[in-house]
Amino acid sequence: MKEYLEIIILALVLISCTESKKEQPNVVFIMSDDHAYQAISAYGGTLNKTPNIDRLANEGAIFTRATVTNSICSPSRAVMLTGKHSFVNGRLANSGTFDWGQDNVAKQFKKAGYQTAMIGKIHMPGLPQGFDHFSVLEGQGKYYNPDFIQEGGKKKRYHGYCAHVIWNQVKDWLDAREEEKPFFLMYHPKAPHRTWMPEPKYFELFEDTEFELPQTFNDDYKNRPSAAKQKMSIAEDMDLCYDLKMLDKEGEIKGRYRRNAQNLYNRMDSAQRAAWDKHYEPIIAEFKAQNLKGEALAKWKYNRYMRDYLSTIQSVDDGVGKLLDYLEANDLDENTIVVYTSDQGFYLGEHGWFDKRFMYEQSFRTPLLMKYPKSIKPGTTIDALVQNLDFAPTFMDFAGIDIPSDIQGESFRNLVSDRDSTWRDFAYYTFYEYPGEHNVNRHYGITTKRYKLIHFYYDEDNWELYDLEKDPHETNNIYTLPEYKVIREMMHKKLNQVRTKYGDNDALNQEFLQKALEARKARKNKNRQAH
Ligand code: SGN
Ligand code: CA
Repeated sequence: MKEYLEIIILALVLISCTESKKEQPNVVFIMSDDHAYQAISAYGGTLNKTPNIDRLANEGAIFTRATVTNSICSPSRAVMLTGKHSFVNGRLANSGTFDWGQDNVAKQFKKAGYQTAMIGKIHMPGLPQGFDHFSVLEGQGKYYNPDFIQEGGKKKRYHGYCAHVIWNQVKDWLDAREEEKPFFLMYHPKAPHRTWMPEPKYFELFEDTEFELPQTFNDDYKNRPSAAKQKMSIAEDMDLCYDLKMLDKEGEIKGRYRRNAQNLYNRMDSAQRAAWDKHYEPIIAEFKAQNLKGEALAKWKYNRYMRDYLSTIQSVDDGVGKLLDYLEANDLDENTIVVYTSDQGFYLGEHGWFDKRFMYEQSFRTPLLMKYPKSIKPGTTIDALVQNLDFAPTFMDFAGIDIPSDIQGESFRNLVSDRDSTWRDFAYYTFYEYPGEHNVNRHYGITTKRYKLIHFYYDEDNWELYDLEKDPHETNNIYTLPEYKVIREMMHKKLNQVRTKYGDNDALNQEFLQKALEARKARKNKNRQAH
């Protein structure tokens, strides 16, 4: 009798294990590169239409105040992978090393019996760890005929446009996976990163649209010296040949990055070049004939930038549509969490800029949409201050994986399912890539739903305070105003508490600075020796 009982108990345990395995959701994490929330129609903007990304909002949740902890590519990706701030995971800037040996979200899923894959851009040195399969763009990746790094570090070139090449690999992996196991898939489009090279299908899409300049396009940066010294102005820093495709065959249009533009063009095959020329040559001819200067030139640049940038997003949106259709067609849509986000936001002419890096809203925030029919009601809007820091623990929570205690992010599972009202009321930010491209100084800061306090340091010591309710465009730095004394003190106190909580401080920043200076010196010496 006892033996029978044991067998029955064992059978029940086995059944419940397979049942709970079956219940474990699949996760598809789609993260594009530099996609501004302003360029997603579900966020209410009118610049473009993103019907497929919008499906995630209609069928699930849209986050209106999602932010990154460090608005630059590789560091943001490291935060997303580890659930730890940059000063803990060690990836401060796009340059330097990354320790793939540390724990990451894919390793946790793999350990829990998932099939794991990463396909697309990751922008990290070294070979990804934690994935059964990876095929990642070399460095930033190319729009046309991109190279991928695959298992064992092998490089493989794929012919075609990046969005298609990446989707085709995603589909092949999904087709070939073991059906009885759940999967964790990171699908990382390259677009809409600089230099915004569209696919021919969308060349004409925005050609008849005249885009209105954003309200702050001609910002004077009053009381914001750190903002004033950046080099990411559309009018001043955007290169005609490289960024705006005015690479005339006659070589008359000058640009600092003309050679880089030529290299991108040379990479295309003859059919790709023919289609490219057919579209851009008449635009180049018209541009030359107009001989624009000053404000008219700035406006023209903005419009060209927007047309190309938005066109590349259409291809990303198509990829999201293909993925959602695939899940439906294969009966996977009910049990799969689909997330769409970007590695950070981007300026679309606000403050006169392109690029990111600053803790101001457009680059601090990032799009975040999430669908999971089993626990997220269609049409949910979440305005809590979630961050990319929280992605890893959230996915683990949904999958029933124990969240390691050293993870700094928090699971927002309850926030999307039951509307947890105890979510933290702040978000913390750090940025280190300075001196560097676009000249945005090192800074850190804290935001609440209403106020934002930022400290720029290194070769400056500038504090900024914004009242986001009264000043959503962040053009009025109220840090020194006497009427904001109480708020200023309250925010400083909060900042100190938060830095202590996460383990960040000035001494650590000094240490990082020292290391950066030493690395720079070593690089210089190496270069000198090489010459
Ligand atoms: C490149 C771009 C920059 C961009 C950084 C970081 N220049 O260096 O404009 O800020 O990447 O972008 S480019 O001439 O190479 O296009 S990130 O998304 O990788 O962080
Ligand atoms: Ca990026």
